[in-house]
Amino acid sequence: MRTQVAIIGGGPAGLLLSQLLHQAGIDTVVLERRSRDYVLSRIRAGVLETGLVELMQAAGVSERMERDGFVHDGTLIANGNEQFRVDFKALTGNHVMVYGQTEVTRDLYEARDAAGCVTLHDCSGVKPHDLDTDAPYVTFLREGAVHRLDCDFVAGCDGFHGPCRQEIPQSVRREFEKVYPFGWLGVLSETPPVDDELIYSNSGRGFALCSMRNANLSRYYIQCQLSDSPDDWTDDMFWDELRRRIPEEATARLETGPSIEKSIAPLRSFVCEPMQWGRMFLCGDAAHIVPPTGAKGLNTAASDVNYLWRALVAWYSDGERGGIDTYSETALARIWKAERFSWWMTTLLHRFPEQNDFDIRMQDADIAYLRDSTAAQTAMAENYVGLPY
Ligand code: FAS
Ligand code: PHB
Repeated sequence: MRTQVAIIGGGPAGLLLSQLLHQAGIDTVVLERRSRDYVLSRIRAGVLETGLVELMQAAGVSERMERDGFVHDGTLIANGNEQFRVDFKALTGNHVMVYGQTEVTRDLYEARDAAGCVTLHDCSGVKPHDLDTDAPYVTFLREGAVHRLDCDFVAGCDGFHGPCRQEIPQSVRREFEKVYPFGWLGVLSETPPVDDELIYSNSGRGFALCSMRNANLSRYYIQCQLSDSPDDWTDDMFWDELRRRIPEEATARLETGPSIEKSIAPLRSFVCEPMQWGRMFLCGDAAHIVPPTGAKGLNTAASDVNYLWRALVAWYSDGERGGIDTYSETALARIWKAERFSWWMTTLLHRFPEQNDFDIRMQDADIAYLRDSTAAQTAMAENYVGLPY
């Protein structure tokens, strides 16, 4: 087999890159370890920056998002029983789109089917070779046989646990990591959202987030112990704890129901430098991870894809190497700002085991400053809606 760009990983980064390159007449093959059903069963991000919305439009897959997505002009921040609103629209002229990552992935898969693009599921032992030559290739096992895919470039879109990052020699690779001493227990319920906008809540018992997918599908999270398992939490225990972490006015409106999905995500900040090696380019979680507090995971995958898509189109259309040669530097400049914002939001809104009374007063003062200062709210808003690509 031969293609122009071999894409390892059929999550949002790999699929979006493939679709954008297809629109530019560049051939790709996506190699995905899991089945499509498995990929589509994962409940993850819910907030899209405008940059990602525009990429979906450029990829020709925005129709359902524009119909079913919710434009949010602001968000609510709560501390104990007090809450205030940060008005993205008034402060930045911009907004975010609330539309689940699962739906983004579904839209991309359906577009690829319609275009007859090749996505190979159930691939195992995927391994890139000869990345430091002009003729890289990828080998993989599928349907009981070993296959070889020759290509011009390899896009490593294989997530945090994929093999591509490890192809960068250890002597070259630098990894930066911060692991947080808690996780997020998330619940999906077929109930109306508690508010029209998201509520990020800091409480004496820990963080909580009230989010949504549509008018009758809500997504809630509470900070939990890393040692917890979803089975430790009955639905009633979850709802009782959520009620104790959000303002009374929200609790009064909260409609509970059976969870249709319950999972725990650990929180970490992670960056791999560089994000390219020879003819391999890392995109998304393969290169970096953020705690979900700033809703940046999916959105930083999108900005990587934007830079790589434009670089590859320039290379194929007129042999221009600038984007290819500076991809890692360009992507990392924006990634580190998203890492900082995600770390800041996480530090502002979570309870840390080692916090003493003074630390908690500092957190209260930080939230009060955000409540009272237009400058502080503008800084938060411009990061939340997405810094320029
Ligand atoms: P993904 O991990 O989505 O996709 C990588 C793909 O590569 C997967 O389909 C995987 O099966 C495949 N793969 C892995 N190894 C392979 C191999 N060897 N061969 C072939 N394929 C291979 N972000 C937010 O903004 N908000 C959230 O609330 C949020 N919640 C999250 C909850 C969880 C449990 C996790 C893990 C992440 C969450 N994220 C959230 C971040 C998430 O949305 C990621 O940023 C997003 O999925 C990044 O997309 P990709 O880079 O495509 O990686
Ligand atoms: C979600 O809806 O899943 C969501 C929204 C905002 C976040 C994290 C997750 O910051």
